Amino acid sequence: MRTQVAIIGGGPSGLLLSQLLHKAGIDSVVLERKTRDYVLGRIRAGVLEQGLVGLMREAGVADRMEAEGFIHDGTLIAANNEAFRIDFAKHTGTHVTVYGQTEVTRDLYDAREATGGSILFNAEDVTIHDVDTDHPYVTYRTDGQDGRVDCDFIAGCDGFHGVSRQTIPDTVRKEYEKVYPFGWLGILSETPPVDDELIYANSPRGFALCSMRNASLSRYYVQCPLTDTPEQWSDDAFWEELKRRIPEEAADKLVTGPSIEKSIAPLRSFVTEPMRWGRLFLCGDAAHIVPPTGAKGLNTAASDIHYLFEGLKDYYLDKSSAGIDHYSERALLRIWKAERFSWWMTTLLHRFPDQTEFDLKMQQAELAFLRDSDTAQKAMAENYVGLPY
Ligand code: RFL
Ligand code: PHB
Repeated sequence: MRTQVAIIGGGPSGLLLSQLLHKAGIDSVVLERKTRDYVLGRIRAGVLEQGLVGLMREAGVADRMEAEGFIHDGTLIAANNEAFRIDFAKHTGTHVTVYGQTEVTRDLYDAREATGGSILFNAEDVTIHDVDTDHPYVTYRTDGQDGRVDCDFIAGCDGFHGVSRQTIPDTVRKEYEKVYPFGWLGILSETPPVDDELIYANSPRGFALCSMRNASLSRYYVQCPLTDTPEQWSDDAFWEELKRRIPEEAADKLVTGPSIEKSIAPLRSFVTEPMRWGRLFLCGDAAHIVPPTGAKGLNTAASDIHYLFEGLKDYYLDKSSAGIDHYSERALLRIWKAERFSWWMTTLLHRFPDQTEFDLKMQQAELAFLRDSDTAQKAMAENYVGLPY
């Protein structure tokens, strides 16, 4: 099989790239290790920056998001049993859209299928060859049959545990990592959200987040030790813990119910440099991870796709390699800013096991500064809604 761009990974990054390329008349093949249902079963991000919303429009897959997504003009930060609001609209003139990653991915799969896109599911042993030459190719196996895709370029969109990043030699690749000493226990429940906006809560018992997917589907998280397992947490125990961590006013109106999903995610900051090696380009979680506190994971994946898509369009439509040549440095410049913001929000809102009394005072002072300073709120709003591409 021959294509222009071989895309490894059929998560949001790979599918978005594939659909955008299709719109521009550039051919691609997506190789996904799992099934469509498996990919759609992962409950992940919920907050979309306007950059990603714009890319969904450009890809021609925005109808459902525009009909069903929720515009959020602000968010609440809670500490010491009170909450203050960061007003995105006032400080940035824009907003974020609440629409689940599952729905984004479903819309992209539907569009790829409707337009005859080539997606190979259950692709095992995907291996990248000769990316340091002008004739790269990918080999794989499906249903016991070996396959090969010859291409001009390879997009490594295969997430943190994929093969693409490992293909770049150790002598070239530099990795930066910070692992946080806690995780997030998250549940999804068919209950109305406790508030119209998200509540990020700093409490002496640890961080909590009240989020949502729609008017009757809520997503809540509490910080937990990494040694905990979801089975250890009954629904009742989860709700009790959440209520203790959010302001009383919110706890009193919280509607509880059975969880329909419960999982624990570890928190990590990670960046690999460079994001290009020869004809291989890394995108999304394959190249970087942020702790979920700033809601930046899917959104940084989207900005990578924007830079790579523009670069590939320059290459195929304008015969210029300037865009792909600058891909890594352009993408990394924005990623490091999102890494900084996610690390800052994580540090501001969580309890760390080794936190000293001085560290706690610093956290309280930082929260008070954010509550009282318009300038600090503007800086937070600017980062939260997403820095420009
Ligand atoms: P994905 O989604 O991991 O997709 C990679 C795909 O590649 C496949 N794959 C392979 N395919 C072929 N061969 C191989 N060898 C392969 N290895 C892997 C995998 O099966 C998979 O389908 O990466 P992608 O596309 O880069 O997308 C990144 C996002 O999924 C991720 O950044 C976000 O979910 C992070 N995230 C959030 N991001 C936000 O922007 N806003 C949020 O509110 C937000 N909340 C979250 C989150 C992530 C969370 N978890 C569980 C990590 C909340 C949570 C709890
Ligand atoms: C979510 O709804 O899953 C969510 C929202 C905001 C975050 C992280 C996760 O910062």
